Amino acid sequence: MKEIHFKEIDSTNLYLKKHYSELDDLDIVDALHQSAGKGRMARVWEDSSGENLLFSVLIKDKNLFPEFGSLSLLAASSIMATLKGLGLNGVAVKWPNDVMVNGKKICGILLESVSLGSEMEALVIGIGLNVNQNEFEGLPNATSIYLEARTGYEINALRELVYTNIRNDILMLKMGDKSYLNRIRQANYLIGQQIDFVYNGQNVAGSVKGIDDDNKLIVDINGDTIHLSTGEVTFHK
Ligand code: BT5
Repeated sequence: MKEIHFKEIDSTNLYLKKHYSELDDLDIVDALHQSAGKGRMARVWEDSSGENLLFSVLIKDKNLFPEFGSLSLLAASSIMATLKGLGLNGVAVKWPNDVMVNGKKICGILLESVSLGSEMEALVIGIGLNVNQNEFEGLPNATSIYLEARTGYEINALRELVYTNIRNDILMLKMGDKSYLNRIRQANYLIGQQIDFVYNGQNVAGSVKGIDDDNKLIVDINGDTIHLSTGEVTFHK
């Protein structure tokens, strides 16, 4: 297993997407700062240099490619377990890719695939976990381990903890164990909440009932139940 470290890079996800052919399954790349950190749908992931965990895991095992839809919730569950292990309370997962602590976002996950023609070649799980940053200008909904626990953490040690948990959870998934879903269901931030989203091109509102076995969000719209895939979903505050 290779670990590649950068002081600064554009994006650790971008690095693995460019270099996957020279690397192996479960290799990781991390950086102290990203100059072009990415969120979903061209959004930006911000960081203050040297204070947060920013890393990406490469998946080249083709057996996992059909599990594309599972991996961001799986990673969220691994991170939730890590944070609980550090003693944090109020940890929850906001479907499909955020880890929240006491209602604020502490971690975002960006799952991407690399394809050559119609063949999938690799998956990349990108993780941004706020660790020691104590101010988030312009991000009132962001928090960090430091802000929640009032203790700083050594980033490299924390990366090893998170990575060990993710690797173990991936091994379990490969053996058909989907218990990450139960852990997510027990800490489903959106349960019972009203959400707005676009469905079949229409703006609709519904209330969240749960998460199904295919990682989809179960939503009730005026008595009709739908199962929502990852896509653009806008939430009420
Ligand atoms: C995400 O997107 O939450 C996925 C973030 C993934 C970041 C990692 S870092 C390592 C790897 N390399 C990359 O380039 N990316 C991955 P999304 O759900 O679209 O949320 C993005 C939104 O979160 C932004 O529009 C902001 O509102 C908010 N945000 C940005 N930076 C934040 C931060 N540090 N903490 C909390 N919220 C933040």
